Amino acid sequence: MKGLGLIRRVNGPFAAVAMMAGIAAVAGSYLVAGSTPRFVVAPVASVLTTSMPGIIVTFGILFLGDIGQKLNLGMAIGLTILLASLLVTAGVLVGRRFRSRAITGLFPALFVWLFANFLTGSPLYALGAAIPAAAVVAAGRQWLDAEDGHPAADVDGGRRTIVTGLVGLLGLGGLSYFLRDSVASDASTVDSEGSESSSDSEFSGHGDPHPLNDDLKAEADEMIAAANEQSLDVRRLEGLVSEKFYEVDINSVNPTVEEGAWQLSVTGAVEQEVTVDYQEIRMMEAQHQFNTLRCVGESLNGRKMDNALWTGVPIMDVVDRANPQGEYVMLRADDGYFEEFPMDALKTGFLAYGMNGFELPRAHGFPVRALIPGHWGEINVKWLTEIEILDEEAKGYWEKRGWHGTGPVNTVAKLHATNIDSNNGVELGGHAYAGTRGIQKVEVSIDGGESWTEAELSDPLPGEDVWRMWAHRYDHPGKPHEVVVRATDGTGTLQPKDESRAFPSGATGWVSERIR
Ligand SMILES: Nc1nc2c(c(=O)[nH]1)N[C@H]1C(S)=C(S)[C@@H](COP(=O)(O)O)O[C@H]1N2
Ligand SMILES: [Mo]
Repeated sequence: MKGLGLIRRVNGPFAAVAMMAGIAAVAGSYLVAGSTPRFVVAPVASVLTTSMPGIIVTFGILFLGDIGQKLNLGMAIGLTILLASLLVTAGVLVGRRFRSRAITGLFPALFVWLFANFLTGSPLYALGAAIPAAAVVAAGRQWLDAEDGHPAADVDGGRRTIVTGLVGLLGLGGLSYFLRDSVASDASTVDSEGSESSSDSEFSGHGDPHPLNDDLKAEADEMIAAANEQSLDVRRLEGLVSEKFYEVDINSVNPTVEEGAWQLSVTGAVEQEVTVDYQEIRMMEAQHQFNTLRCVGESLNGRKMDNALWTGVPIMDVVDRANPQGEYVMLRADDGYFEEFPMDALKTGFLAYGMNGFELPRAHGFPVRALIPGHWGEINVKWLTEIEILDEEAKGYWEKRGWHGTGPVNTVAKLHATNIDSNNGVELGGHAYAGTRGIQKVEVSIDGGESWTEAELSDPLPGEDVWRMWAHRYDHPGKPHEVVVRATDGTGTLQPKDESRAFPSGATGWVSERIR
């Protein structure tokens, strides 16, 4: 059979060239698109994430943390390269029937372009994958042209082919890098029709968010300055406003949502559906509030707890227009994420478009995210697109995977600074958080929990759901000793001593550390 004969021609060197073309396609796509949904791997990674069985995702989060996401991304890259290589192979085999070299090169490029276009929905960006793949095919033609399963060239020629291929790959990488700039400016002209382009900066690599307008920026700066003033001065401890805010989400590549195309709908058990766009939200009277977030998946003394000043509007100013009738609500997002919780919690919710005086960074949910006071981080849905009112309870993304992360949060006092100076003075410090219950006091023991002393506490920041800082200084007793920290929340309830790990309802216990 003729078809079988063709397939038999896919020998080792052929496969190597096809594989290189696949790598070139993925690399080229990355060069033009960067870490955006127009990178061919992004949709593949997101399919992997959403189709992965819950138990694997849970395992990944529990034991691998961020590495789980990197593994996922690695798998997606491998899979995309494989698919692209197969399409190159198919392209060469189809093109060969035309017995013309030009056409041989055309089909692999066409197939890869169609593939990239299908994945990213962008004909222009798909060129970033197709052109480098075509270049590798052209450079490796000798090997692909082989008859009867043998390469047309000798071994040296083969090596030369591989070297040419690599050089070509690099050259085209460089070319697509230049291409990226022109493509990026192209894209921003297109974007500015509907909106100011915020993705613009991301294509050129630096994702600095834009400041809010002058008035809002000034108000925010003033509040942040006051908060910094209020922060306890402990060496190697962040203040009350986090400098680097943690980031947790299900995406290997975050969604790019255009503010001009963004809409938020209130649906489900409502009298009438309501939809607002970004302009409307920005026209409403802005408020600023501090709000601390903590991820249910972090360890007891982990670092996935941070505080920022958020700018936006009360969520009910939008939701009330729909006249909601249900007891529960499901928030849905552009990345396919969804979380459910009681309607009561929504009443104090906030729609944030600003963070520390700037528009939300893409990683934190641009253009608009939800903030739901007192609840675990996972409920604070980023890239928010839909508020669905429900009559009955339903499970959120993480609850389907075994977590109980709706909240309210557990009380915690962290120990993130232990400084010993040359005079044997010890300085301890950290942040304490109990959601909307607030923090009443933090106590420190330096004898393993036998006796307790009240720590210094920062004045509360304006806001219903904000952490406080604590500090404690004492003279080193001259022998190793065990420091233990515990908080009491605003209702007078002591942080539970019983230890449990993060899965499924958040870590509990008292943080302790041995000091020598
Ligand atoms: N759309 C969307 N929103 C999301 C998530 C997500 O994966 N997708 N992750 C949640 C989780 S688990 C946490 S802890 C917080 C973290 O917010 P941050 O990344 O701004 O710190 O976002 C929540 N909102
Ligand atoms: Mo989280």
